[in-house]
Amino acid sequence: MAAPLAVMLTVVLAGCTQQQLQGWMPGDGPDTTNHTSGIMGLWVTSWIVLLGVGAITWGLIIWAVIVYRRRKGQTGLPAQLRYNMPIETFFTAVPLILVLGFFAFTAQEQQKIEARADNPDVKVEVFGKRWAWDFNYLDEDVYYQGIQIQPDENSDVRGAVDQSTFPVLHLPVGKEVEIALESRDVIHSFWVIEFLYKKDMIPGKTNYMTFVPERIGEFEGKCAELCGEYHSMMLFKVKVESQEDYDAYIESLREEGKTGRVGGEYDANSNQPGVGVPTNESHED
Ligand SMILES: [Cu+2]
Repeated sequence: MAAPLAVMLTVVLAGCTQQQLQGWMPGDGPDTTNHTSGIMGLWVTSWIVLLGVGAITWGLIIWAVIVYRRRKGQTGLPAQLRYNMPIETFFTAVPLILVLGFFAFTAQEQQKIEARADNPDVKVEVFGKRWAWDFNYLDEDVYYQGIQIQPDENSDVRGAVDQSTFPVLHLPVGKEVEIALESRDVIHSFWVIEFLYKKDMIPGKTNYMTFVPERIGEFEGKCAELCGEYHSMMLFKVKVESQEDYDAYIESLREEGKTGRVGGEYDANSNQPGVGVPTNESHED
């Protein structure tokens, strides 16, 4: 059954646009990160299979409604049937196979995405804070402290924001990146839309994201966990660039004197596990 299905899908999908091929998921193709093609594959395959199940189900319902409708002059109940073993076995087994199949493919994909690198090329620690972001480039020992994005005073468009105030996370293309996610106050969520993945930032706990950005470009990011009054302004950008451009950016931070790491001493909650009792010294460094 798989072979003719594959042939049919190839023929049908050959006429598709890129947007249709990726199931209208955001992004300009499957290779934004090393994970995006797998996620798109899982999504597109799932809805094609489920659309097939839906079409068969709707078809059978409509067929039964039309063929077995009450006709003129009919009275009483139709013949009452029960216990059809083949049909009952069929409609128990098929959904079970589908559910187990979807579960297995999803678990497999998730395991690939969640696997941590033994030795990532780039390590960045990202702090979410109400309502902006801090980035610590751990290997290079430099940092960037974001401020909340500002409204664009010169624009007539309501809600327009000043693009130059976005915090920007720089990443070199083609390198394995590990992002450590932290929060300074409440639960936030780190979401780069076109990377097709988001993960919560939880106070007192470190979460990790591991991926290889594969396409140079600028990608929109936002907080995906309602975190207070200006949650909707908690935006950022990810700039994926060549190694040379990345090195130049890191150097520019160093020249600005932004060396070191802005760590837990800037947290709004000073009584988190692992942070310890706040002292004056810890706030001075
Ligand atoms: Cu937030």
